Parts: sequence; C-alpha cells; structure tokens
Amino acid sequence: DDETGFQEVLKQSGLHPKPAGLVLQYGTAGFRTNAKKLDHIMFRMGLLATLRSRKTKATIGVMVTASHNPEEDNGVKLIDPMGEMVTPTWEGYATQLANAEQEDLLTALKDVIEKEAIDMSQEADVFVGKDTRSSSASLSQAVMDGVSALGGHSKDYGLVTTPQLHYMVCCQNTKGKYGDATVEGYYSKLYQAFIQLTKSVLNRTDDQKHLSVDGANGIGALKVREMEAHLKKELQISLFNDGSKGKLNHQCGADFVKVQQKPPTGVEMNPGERCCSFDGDADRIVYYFIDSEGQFHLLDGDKIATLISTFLKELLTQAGVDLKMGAVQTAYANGSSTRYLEDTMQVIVRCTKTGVKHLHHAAQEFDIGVYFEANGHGTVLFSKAAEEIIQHLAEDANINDERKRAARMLQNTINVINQTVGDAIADMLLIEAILAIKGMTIQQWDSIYSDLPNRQLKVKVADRRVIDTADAERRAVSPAGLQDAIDSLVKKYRKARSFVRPSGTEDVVRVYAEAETQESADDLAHKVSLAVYRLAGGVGGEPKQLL
Ligand code: 16G
Ligand code: MG
Repeated sequence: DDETGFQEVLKQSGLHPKPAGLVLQYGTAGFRTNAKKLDHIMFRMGLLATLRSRKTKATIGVMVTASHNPEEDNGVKLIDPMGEMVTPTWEGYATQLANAEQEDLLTALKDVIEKEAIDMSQEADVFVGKDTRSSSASLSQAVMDGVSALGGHSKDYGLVTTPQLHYMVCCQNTKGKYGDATVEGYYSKLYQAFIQLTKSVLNRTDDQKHLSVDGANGIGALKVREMEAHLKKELQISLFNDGSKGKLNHQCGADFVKVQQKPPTGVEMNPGERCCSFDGDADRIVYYFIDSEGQFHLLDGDKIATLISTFLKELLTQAGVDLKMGAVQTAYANGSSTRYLEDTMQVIVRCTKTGVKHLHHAAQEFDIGVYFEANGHGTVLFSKAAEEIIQHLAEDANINDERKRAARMLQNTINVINQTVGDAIADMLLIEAILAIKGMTIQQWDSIYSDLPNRQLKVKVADRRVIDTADAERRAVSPAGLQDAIDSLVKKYRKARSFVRPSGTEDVVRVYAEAETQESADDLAHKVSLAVYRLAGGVGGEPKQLL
C-alpha cells in the first residue's frame, strides 16, 4: 500500500541525501549546476517524473545533461508526454521537492500527490537519457532509483541527445504515430525524409555534399557518427571535436561560436566551406564559414529561421495552399532578420521571452510556426490541420506535377524536422536539403541579409531579481530609471537597440546592444552595462570599456 511505498522512498532517499541548506531552482532549462551538488536532485526528479507519469497516464522523459555548460556541471530536464518541456506548475513542484530538507521530503512529496490528486495505483513509465559527461552515468542511475522507489518503471536509453529523448517520449505516447521509439527509428525517419528531399536534385558535386561538423566533444558527435552510415554519401560529413581527445564544450560548440563570434578550435576550415557546430546536448546548431580573405561569417539561428521560412513560403505558394505561417524570435534576434522577415518576406513575426518553451508555445498559434533563438535552438511546428492538408494534397491524383512536388517536399520537411524540440541533427539535415534544392552556397545564404553588428555583455549585481522586464524582455520596468537611461543612450547611435535581462541560467544580468557599426554596438553595450552597474546594484569593479 501507499505507506509501504513511502517507507521505500525514505530508505532510498537516505542513499541520495540532500546537502543541508542547499537551495536550487528549476530554471529556464531545468536544474543546472556543478555535478557534485546534483545527486539528490536526480533522485527526486525520478520521484517527480513518476508522479507526473501517473498524473498524465503517459510516459515522461528525464534527460541528464548540462548542455553547453562546462564538463564539471550537469543538469536535468523533465519532458512532458508530447515531447514538450514540462508544464510550469510542475517546474514549481520540482523546485519544492529539490529544496525540501531530508526530513521534510515525504511531506513535500505527499503535498504534490494531494494537490494533483494523483492515483498512486496508476502505472508509471519514465524514459531516461544522458549526455557524455563523466558524471552522467551515476546521476542517471539516481533518477532511476527515484523512479523505482515510487514503484514506477524506467527505460534507460543511455547516451542520447536531448532531442532524441524528446522524440522517444512523443513516439511512445502517440503509439508510434510520430515514429518508432528507438534510436534506429529516429535515424530511419530522418534519413528517409532527407533522401526524399534531395533525390530530385541532379548533379550535386562532392563539394556540395560536404559538411564539416563540430561535435563539441559531446553526444552530438557520437550520434552523427551513428547516423552517417545511413546517409548513403548524400551528405559527406567531416566530423571534428568528436570527443576522442578534446574536452566537452571547451573552445568549441555552438554556444562558444555564437558568443565569441569566432571559429571553434579543432576544426579544419577552408575558404567557402560549410561548417556547423552543435552544443553539448545537440539541441542547438549554428553554421559558419571563412571567406577568401580569411574573414569569419556566422549564420546563427536568425539566418537559419530566414532560410527555412523562405523555403516553406515558396513551397506553400507552389503547392497552392493557404496556410498561416509565422516566425517566432526573441529580443536577441538581429534587427536585420526581423526586418527581412517582416518587410521582404511578409511573414508574421512574434517576439517572446527567452527560453524554448515560450517560443514553442507561440509557434503553436500558427498553422506553420518557425521558431528559432539567435543562439541556434529552434524547429518548425505544423498544426494537425496543416499536416492533414499537406498529406491530402501530396496524395491527390488531380493536381499538376508542380503542386504535387511542392506538397511532397512539405511532407518530407515535416518528417525531417523534430517537432518536439530544436534538434541539431534534424535542423542540419533540413538546412542541407534546402541548400541542395535551392542550389545555394553558404555565401549566397549569408548574403540574404546583413546582420547588424552586435555585442553581448554580462554584469554582476548583488541580486539580479531587482531587474524586472516587460514586452518580451525588451523593456526594463525596474529598477526605476534604468529604461530611461537605456533609451537615452540608444538615441545616440544609428540603427541602435539595446535591452537588459536577468539570466535564467547564470547569476548575472545580460546586456545586448546592436548598432550600425561594431564600434557603436560595443560602445553602447558598455554604456548600458555601466547603467546596470550603477542602477541595479553592481558588484565587483565597474564594467570596463571593451578593447
Ligand atoms: C537555456 C534555454 C535557452 C535559452 C538560454 C538562455 C531551454 C531548453 N534552453 O539554455 O533556450 O536561450 O537558457 O540563457 O529552454 P540565459 O537566461 O542565461 O540567457
Ligand atoms: Mg543544449
């Protein structure tokens, strides 16, 4: 009965004790901190996932990863039944469970059971995955200990990318409609769609089929290797930072490349060659190349969103279907990308707060919602109705070849993309297919629009919660005077824009500025940092002028 069950929880939790006084928050992307502090968190997330599974009568996912953070860190994210991020109320429960002292754990657990009226006799199933960090093996075992302590069943997928685990959960809960809930099922779904998309492109040279991939020394590298065999030379990958020697995310990976705006170490780059970087759990991707003068060009999430939106819009026109397409960005989206999408492409653009769940949610409002963060996390969502219309058309015997071809391409786009979450591997295949179909080089893609020069900085403050934002983080409503200060600084530069927000993953305030020249963007970012430092309780020395 229930009480015997709880005795088991009590006993097991003693093997995963919480350090007294330690307080952690379920942040933008779950818990994330030094791996040494996470054992009790993992056990408790195993408990919570089991409750969530009973509540939803569906399989829940738990992914052990700290994404782009250093190797010493780790983290955990919960995945809801359709493969989406766990719902906000349950993020709150996660924080409560995580922070209950050892002797209060049962009370905290029973509190969730009562609030959610959970039937403890219900079956519970939890899928568990992990990244390549050295701490991940024992931490994922702690998750499974939590699941079994509450009488749930866990299935260990072992080493998988974050998006692969999201995919598994969705497949399982749709009873195979989304695909087979196996790694093999994932590869076969994606590569078949990719081969279908590219098969009509004639005379592709080996140069055009070639792509250099920076695996960030993480799980993405392992999975690209596994996938490669399936691609039948239609995509020829040179894999760098495959984890055989380098350190995870160290001087490499999508986050490094985007923030530093420079190439990763360990990648051989020749002028004009396409390169891309994954992050540590392969849910982000950015592209880049060096030109003949040795200059580095970054194609970030905004450029990817533009490429995909353009492709989809053309297909919709060719197929002759009227579906409402929209693009979703955050305040970090380069102003040039927003202008291009709205003015040139005539696409509806929405701006949300930072964090995948916000973008995902907003994208669900459209028949076809393309969402990308500038940092390279993103995907495309198709409404059920849109999928049905497209499928119907692709099978319609009475339409002309052009319409049919476009409808089939839309169908294969649906299959190649991972609709549960941003997925570096799936995004890579779609981008490679689009470039092949359009016969476009990376330079041509890059020249669709020019990014405004920009700069990101961080400022340390005593308590970053003093900063409150509104309007999708584009305006600071507190502390008093900060937004006025930003406004008057922005006015001094051409094509300028700037905003500040408290980070959801690090104890800092982030500052973003863009302007017509790099000098202006740097200068504006610096001055705004000073305003934050002075008005929001800066600590340590004053932010210094960039050199
Ligand atoms: C997390 C988010 C990412 C966001 C980033 C912002 C998920 C899965 N990941 O990595 O979307 O861009 O946090 O970090 O939601 P920040 O709040 O420190 O700027
Ligand atoms: Mg990631």
